[in-house]
Amino acid sequence: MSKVGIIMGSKSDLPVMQDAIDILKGFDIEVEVDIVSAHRTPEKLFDYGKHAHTRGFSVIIAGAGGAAHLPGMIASLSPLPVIGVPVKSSNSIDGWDSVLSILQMPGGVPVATVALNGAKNAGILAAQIIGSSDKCVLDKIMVYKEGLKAAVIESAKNL
Ligand code: RP5
Repeated sequence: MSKVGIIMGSKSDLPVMQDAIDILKGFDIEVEVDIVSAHRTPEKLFDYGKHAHTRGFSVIIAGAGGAAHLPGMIASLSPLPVIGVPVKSSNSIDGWDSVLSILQMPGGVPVATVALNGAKNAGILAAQIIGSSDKCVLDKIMVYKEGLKAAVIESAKNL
């Protein structure tokens, strides 16, 4: 079964990253959560990036704030798709610092970057990547999307 690795630079990122954990669990996709700091635990980052594909992960979601080097460095080390979540953290100027640190990767080393604090979409995107080769997950995403549509139609009835 596919598994998503969810890592973040600090435990202080967890309130944001929890949205990715929750949505993936809602799709019955296994997640493994860890703290991996690019600047404070560089050896752990290297080990994680080099070995994630041998540990059953299909996708990695990496979130960090400020000078957010974690997603890009993981992408440099791993053959797996990496989704980056810019986090507005205590050391952020306004969040753009984290967005641009994760978004502006050099050619050849992509990080699929979601919106600031957009961990929920990171989880959905990870599920969609898995769903492209897993019909059971694909079906759950289709049901989820139907739910989004139904909620909008319902909301328009009570204006
Ligand atoms: C980043 O610095 C982390 O990803 C976090 O967003 C930010 C602040 O970390 P703490 O000082 O709260 O541990 O590396």
